[in-house]
Amino acid sequence: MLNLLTLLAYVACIAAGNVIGVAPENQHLYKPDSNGNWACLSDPSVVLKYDQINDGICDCPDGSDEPGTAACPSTKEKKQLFYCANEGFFPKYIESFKVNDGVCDYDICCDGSDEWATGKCPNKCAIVRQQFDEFVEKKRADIRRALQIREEYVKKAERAKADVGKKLERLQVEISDLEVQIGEENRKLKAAISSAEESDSGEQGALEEISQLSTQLENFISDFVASEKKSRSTIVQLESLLQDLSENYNPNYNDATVKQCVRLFREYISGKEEDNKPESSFSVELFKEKLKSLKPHLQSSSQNMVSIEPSIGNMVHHYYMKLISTFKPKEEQVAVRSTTQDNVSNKRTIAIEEKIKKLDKTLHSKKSEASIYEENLSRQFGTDDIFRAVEGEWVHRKIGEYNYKIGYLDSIYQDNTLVGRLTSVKGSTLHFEHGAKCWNGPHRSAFVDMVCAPKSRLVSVSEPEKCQYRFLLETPIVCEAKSDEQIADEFSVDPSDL
Ligand code: MAN
Repeated sequence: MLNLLTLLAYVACIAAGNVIGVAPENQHLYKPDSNGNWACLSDPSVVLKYDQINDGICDCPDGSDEPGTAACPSTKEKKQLFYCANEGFFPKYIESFKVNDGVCDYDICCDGSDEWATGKCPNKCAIVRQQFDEFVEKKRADIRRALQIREEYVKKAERAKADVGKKLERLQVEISDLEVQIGEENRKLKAAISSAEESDSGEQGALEEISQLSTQLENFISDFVASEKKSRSTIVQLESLLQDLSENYNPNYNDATVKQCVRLFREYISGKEEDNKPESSFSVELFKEKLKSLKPHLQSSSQNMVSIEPSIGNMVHHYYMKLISTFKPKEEQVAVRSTTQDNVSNKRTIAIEEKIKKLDKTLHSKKSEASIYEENLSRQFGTDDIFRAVEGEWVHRKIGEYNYKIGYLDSIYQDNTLVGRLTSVKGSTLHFEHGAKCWNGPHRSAFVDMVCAPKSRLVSVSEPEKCQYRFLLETPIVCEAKSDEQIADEFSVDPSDL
């Protein structure tokens, strides 16, 4: 019955003047001339009887006389093709060697016309059409959904990029604050150093002045002691002369001046203090010694000499007191103040330096963090920066005996074994390398082929070569709009439904 229907179709085709296996637009090439002859298409010198077309014998060198049979084999240069009309679906071409071979090639010829002579294959174009329509409808809906999800991922990627931008902006503000702070601390440090220098030079001046005074005092004491010695000996001499006069004058001479002189001398002697009065605790020699020993500690200076006109009696006391009241306390004060100032200014300087060091360290780390963000912002993370949306996202699935874990922009693990780290992205394939070394083999590595789907899902894994893996990953990030032609190209007939 089927055979008969197919044969009837063949007969109808011939009756309509059509040549089987030839597309309608090429039928005009298969018309006989007025003598009932026909010439091979690529070699018109070869002329055949019109009924030699599709007679099962290959006569033309280009095989053009057998478009509806498997008589002419394909060559490297030219494939022999048979046209299936597929009424109600899309016309297609099938390779001629499949014509009348007893196999229904419904994925190409849903109308079964490739088996026109055997009559084995009834027309299934209505069912195939239905499969196709359902496939297209589902595919379109899937793509629409996937594109919506992808759009969300694009927005997520934009937000991720904006976050990096904000982090960078914040860091830049922190960096410029730190730079201002460091500048301020450097100014403070400079000021602390110069004030320490000024204080040093003030002390220096005071010490020089004291040194000059001590030199003057030492000279004065020496002169004073010598002059006092001389005065004492003069007094002793005068006293001895007057003593002699008072003992040996002639009281019988009524010389009033002599008598007055002797009387006053005796009064002087009787009122004079004993020579052996208690020793003063003050020793001029000791005082001079002390001055000498102090001198090396003071800076001598011959300039700015202070001119002093001392009165003999109080000079020692005056200078002693001056030294005690000014020099000695000053020495202590200066020493104490200097040490305190030294300590304070040193501590201050060190504290500022420490602070600058800390600030510099923070600045350095902030700058390197900022450079990472800058580099990140300058990078393109796939079309529409889409990979930014899955940064940090992991897809898990147990396949066979292992738990696999894929981190999009990171790495892949097989249980705890590192399969590789992402090294490159080409189109929709990720390459991971430098994984754990395989026993007696290479370091593990993998390719991940991504296909569009509304959700991330690890579909399969294979190990084409030892420790070199191939993963199939469904993900919305590779989804893109498709034309109806592209969708139609993806269709394949489901033979179980025919
Ligand atoms: C483990 C797994 C396998 C791999 C062998 C190689 O068992 O990583 O995938 O083939 O090691 O020794």
